[in-house]
Amino acid sequence: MPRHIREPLAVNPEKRAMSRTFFFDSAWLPDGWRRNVRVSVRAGVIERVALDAVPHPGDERSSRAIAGLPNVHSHAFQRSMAGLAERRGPQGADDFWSWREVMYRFLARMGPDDLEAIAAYAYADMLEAGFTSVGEFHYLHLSPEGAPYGNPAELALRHAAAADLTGIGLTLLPVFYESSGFGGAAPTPGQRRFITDLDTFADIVARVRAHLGQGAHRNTGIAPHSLRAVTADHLHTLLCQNPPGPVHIHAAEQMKEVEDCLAYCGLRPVEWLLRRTEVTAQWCLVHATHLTAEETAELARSGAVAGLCPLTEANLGDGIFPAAAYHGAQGRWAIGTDSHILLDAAGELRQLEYSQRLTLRSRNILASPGQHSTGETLYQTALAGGAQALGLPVGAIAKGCRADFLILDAAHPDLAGRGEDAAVDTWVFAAGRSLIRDVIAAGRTVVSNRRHIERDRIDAAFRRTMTGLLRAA
Ligand code: NGQ
Ligand code: ZN
Repeated sequence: MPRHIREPLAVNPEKRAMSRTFFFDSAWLPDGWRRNVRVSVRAGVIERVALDAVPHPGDERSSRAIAGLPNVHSHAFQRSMAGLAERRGPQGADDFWSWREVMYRFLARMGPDDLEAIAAYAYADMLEAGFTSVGEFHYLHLSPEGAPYGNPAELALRHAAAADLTGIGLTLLPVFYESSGFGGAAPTPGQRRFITDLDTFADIVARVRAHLGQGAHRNTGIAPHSLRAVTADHLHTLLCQNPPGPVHIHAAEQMKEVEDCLAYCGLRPVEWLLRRTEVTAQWCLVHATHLTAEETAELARSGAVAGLCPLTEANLGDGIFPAAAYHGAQGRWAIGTDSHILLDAAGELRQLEYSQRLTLRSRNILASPGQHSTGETLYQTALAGGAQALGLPVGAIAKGCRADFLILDAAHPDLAGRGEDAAVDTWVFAAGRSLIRDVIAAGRTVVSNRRHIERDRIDAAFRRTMTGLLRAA
């Protein structure tokens, strides 16, 4: 039992079974804004959506609602070092790889309670920021000494506990990690906590799957870390063993990875994946930053999701994803917050659009011509891609979906005099997360007036953990 109280209020089965009916003066549905929308929720799932309805007594009424955004790529523990790697190192040549060394030193001391406290803190912040489900790309399997825990899925399950406490939907993606570079190079000491063999990995996945079950709220997938960290043989074994479900992999985030891959096998990482495996709609290629025009078109055709993490990619100096070409080819994409340098669903979408504006020196690039606002197009695409990548019924206010709503603050001055047509653009480009007043996750109000309902105890546990970790540093 962790040292802070474990009482997962948010998924308490009795409360899940609770029925609630919401009445929204306007709600953003898959086909756009609709007025007078009455949404009945049972067991955390939307049972009915009535349009042009009238409110009934007992309905919970709010002005404007949009669907919560899925977050497809998280390493929750990295939230604890946000803002602590922003100084130039002694060599004066900071990059992704030197950041990674800092990150390895940081994670070296974290125990299970620390991890759970940090994950709960990250997930509460995600909910306040507009994310109502998360794909946890989890690779910390071993103890600080590099030994297995009694339950090899111990640390994975701490993320499930944090999801329970906060109410966020969870697709847990245990990571297979075996090498430090292409061709099975031995892992470095900093990577010792990540390493498993195939049997232990299968055991972790089976335990996670048994614990989470399947439904509208939780799912299990697999994550071969990257082509740097998994050999081709073992990647194929994993894919053969895996029952249908999400497959997430980091690919082509850094030019060094592309160059090393070319040197090793004559193909680029995404090219290799497209040629040597069957990349399908169950896949999420995380980052996929450095693509040729052919890779861009082929990835779009595959139906896989590109898991873009615009704020982290900017923070790490990764490069710019060819979003205009990919989006133009109907490529599917979703948003991940990866290192959680800053949690803001609107901010991620804005950063993605702005990266294109800055490179192409143009405006409103990821908008559908003549149809939607840029913010709405960005948001709709990220909702659909996010649901696909997590394999959860999320990302829409629609029957059968998890009841995940963001209630916008109708009294916010940034919305004064504006109709609902301007609401998403105002959120994405102008107001950011201050526009989200309440968040409903699986039918429960988990953020009320911008604050997670468990903030106090989550913050207290996080403070204890951080004070301990930084004192030991
Ligand atoms: C990760 N993060 O797995 O946390 C990685 C760094 C690596 C990002 N790629 C480690 N942003 O890729 O080797
Ligand atoms: Zn990552």
